[in-house]
Parts: sequence; structure tokens; C-alpha cells
Amino acid sequence: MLEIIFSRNSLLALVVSAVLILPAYMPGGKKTVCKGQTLAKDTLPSQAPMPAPGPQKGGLASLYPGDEGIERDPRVLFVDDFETGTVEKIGARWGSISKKENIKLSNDIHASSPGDKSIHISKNGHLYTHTKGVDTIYARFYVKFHRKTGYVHHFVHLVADRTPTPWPKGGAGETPPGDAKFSTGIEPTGQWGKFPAPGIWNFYTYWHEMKTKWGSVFIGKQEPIQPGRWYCVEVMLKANSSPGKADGEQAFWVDGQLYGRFEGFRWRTTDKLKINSFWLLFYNTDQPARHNKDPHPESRVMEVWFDDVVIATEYVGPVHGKPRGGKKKAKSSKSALFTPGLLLSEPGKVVFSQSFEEGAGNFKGGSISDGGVSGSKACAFGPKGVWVWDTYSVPVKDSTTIRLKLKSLCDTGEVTALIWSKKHEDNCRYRIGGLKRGQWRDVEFRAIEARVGWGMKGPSLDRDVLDNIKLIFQGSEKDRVLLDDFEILE
Ligand SMILES: [Ca+2]
Repeated sequence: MLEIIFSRNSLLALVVSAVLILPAYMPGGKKTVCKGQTLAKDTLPSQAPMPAPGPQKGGLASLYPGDEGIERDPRVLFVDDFETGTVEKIGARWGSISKKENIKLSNDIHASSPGDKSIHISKNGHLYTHTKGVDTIYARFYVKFHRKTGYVHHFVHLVADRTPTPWPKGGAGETPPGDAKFSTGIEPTGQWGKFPAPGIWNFYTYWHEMKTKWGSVFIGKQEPIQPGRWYCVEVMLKANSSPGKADGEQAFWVDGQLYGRFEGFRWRTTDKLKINSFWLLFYNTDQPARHNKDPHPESRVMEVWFDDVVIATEYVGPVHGKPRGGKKKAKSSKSALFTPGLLLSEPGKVVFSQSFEEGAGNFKGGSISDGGVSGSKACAFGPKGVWVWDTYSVPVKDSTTIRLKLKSLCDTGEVTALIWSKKHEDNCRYRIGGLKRGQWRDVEFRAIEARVGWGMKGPSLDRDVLDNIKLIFQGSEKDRVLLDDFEILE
């Protein structure tokens, strides 16, 4: 999954973002300004069960010495202290792990650690998980880079994803639609060789109003990260309060000190888009060594340790004090994606289906053929496609789902679904990739994932009516793809 990462080409982005958005935190400014205080009060839920401790009071962690029991606080969304289970079990509860062979448990722990273990990633790897969708999120984690670390390509991300999948989606060099996705990464950057590896912390951010397709960079306090030293890092991402308002924010703290705060973002165009994904990512290529003119990239050791991840709707802060009962283990969280319907409403009942046993029905352009699923009949179609019109009519909601099975009988690996939108007077598209010759592929997508434009960056079918579909592919006239078990669910 790691090949689908963003790619940094951000000199231009840096210049653009530095001009357009001034950081609220000015290096060298008075520390007593501490806007974080106001921030925490502003985001306090009116029925908070306990007073919300802002950064000045040590955060949620100050209520739970040694983080003991912090996972039971209703404001806490996800906890992992890496004290429980093997790497495989950790990957299973997060929902997605990549390059498992590079990930190990370690006895290297930070000075305030209430436990015995951390997690260690060498070269490349990730853990990816989901929380309940929220409008404001804080993610605190401990991190240490190897004392011989080089520059890092991509690092830890927070993501708002309208249609979350267990794995991180691609998006390198693509501006995400404002109703579908935004993300921010807290990353070390060498700033083109200005700082020794791994550099200083910065945000690397993708949203629909970013000024270049490679995202934007936001620099906070320019204090070089020391290799071989544990840090407590905390990231806040706050969505804009309504689609028309540019009052979104992002901020980060290092060892409890505010290092950067940035305001004025219209992150999203619908409040149906929530922050719901956390990506503990360590991604390395040889590109950052080149960009930072590292004279000795061969001597670098690309390794990192993480520990004590706490994700909450309020400021968490560094681990405070010791657990009452000595060493402790948290009850580790599980991905919110394991709770059906929590992040995305489940598909409703089947409102239309066609299995081609009694002929093509209202499907045009194809021909009935043997070789369907489990010895049944299927519909074979060529590059010009197969289509069905005015046979069903379904108001599009988040739950509206299209299911079908495809088998390529030729070399084409991709079929495009075209759905005509009366609202937009244009085709909405959804690309179905990864087809392998001679293999059935189960396809399921949401109607709201189909979008106008070749790049699928235009408006979606949201609140439209789904009453047609056409499947096409690129190939020669003789090429065929089989379609079977087509279904529309409410
Ligand atoms: Ca631990």
C-alpha cells in the first residue's frame, strides 16, 4: 500500500503557503501568548463530564497519572501503548499494517513511559486506523529517531475521509474534493538542507483550497529535532464550523509547548466530512537526501520508535506522573471501522439486481454468455460498453451502493463506470482498477464516490438520483469483459 503515498515537491508550495497563510505562532514571540488556552476552552463540549484541562494545565493526561485509565475518558477516541499483543495483533486492532517485517516491539522507552515497550519501525512501514468521525481531533504520540537518522520522506498523518477504507488512499499530486477528503502530516523537514537531519517539525497539508497540487507546508518553531532523543508530539486538527466559513485550524505541540498554530482554513465544503483516520507512518525514499544535499546518505540509519498514542477530542498533553499500580497496560483500542455503520452508514436493502440468468433484462450493449460466477450466465461487453437506463431510480444518500462482479477476458485492467447526472448535466465517473485477466473481481462503491471529470475531482452524485450506469473500458473491438451479479442498494 505504500506506493500510494503523497510525494513531496514542495518548494513552490512552501513559498505559496508562506505568502498566503501566516502562522499564528511567530517564532521568538512571547510564550505567554499561548493561544492553545483559548483553543481548548472554545472546543469544550457544553456537557463535558469533567473540566477540560487545556495545554496550560497538562491536558487530559493530567487527569490520569501515568495515562492509567485514560482510555475510559469519553473524550478519548483511541489509545495504544504497545504493551499488549504481538505486532500482528497490534496491526489487527489498528486495521491496517504495512511492511510488517520492518515493525518490531522494542524495550526502548521514554523517561515518562508508564510501560515497558515501544514500537520500532525500520526503513518503511505504517499502522493505520480509524476513530469515530469528529470535527476537532488531537493526536499525541511519543517519537524518537535513530541517532544516525537521515531525512524522512513522509510521516504521521491525520485524515478526514468521507468514504473511509481500511487502507490509506492515494492522492499524491491530486487536490482532494472539498466534500471528500483533507489531511495533514506532522513531518520532520530539512528545509532544503538548512537543518541537520531529520530537521524541524512542519505540517504537510492537502485540502481542496491548497494552492499547488503537491500540498502546502506550514512551518512552526524552527528548532531542530535531536536524533536519538524521545519527544512528545501532539497534533490538533479542527475542521471549519460550517461549509462557508474559513475558521478551521491546525496546531502542534512538542513536549507540551505550542510550536505552531495556523488558522483560516476552509478544510471542507460539507460537515458530513469528518476527521476519522490516523496514520502512524514512516516512509522513506532517497529523495529527501537529494533535496537536502545530505553528503553521507549511505551512513544513515532510517529507524524510528513510537509509543503512547492517545487520540482525543481535546488536548491530551504529555504523560503526567506515574500510574498508581506501578507499570500499566492500557486496554488497547480498536479501529472504529470495525463497528459497522459508525463511520459510514451501511448500505440499505437491494432495490435492483440483475444476475443475467433470464437474459440481459434492460441492459443494452452486451450479450449473454456462459462463464458467469459459479457456472452461471454473465453479460459479456466490449469497449463501447454495457448500460442500463430508467430501470431503477434511487435518491443518492451516503449509503447508496453499487455492487457488481467483473472478469476481464482481455488485457484491460480498468473499467470505468459512467453515471449520467441530471443535476450536473454531465457524467459522473468511478474507476474500477486492478482487474486481472481471467479472475473475478468483487466491486463495491458508493454512489457519492462517482464524480464529474476525467480526474474525478468535480461534484459528486451526492443528493442526485441514481437511474443509470454505463461500463466502458479501453481495448480493441474484440476484447470482452464479463459482468455478473449487478446490484443497487439504497
Ligand atoms: Ca509503551
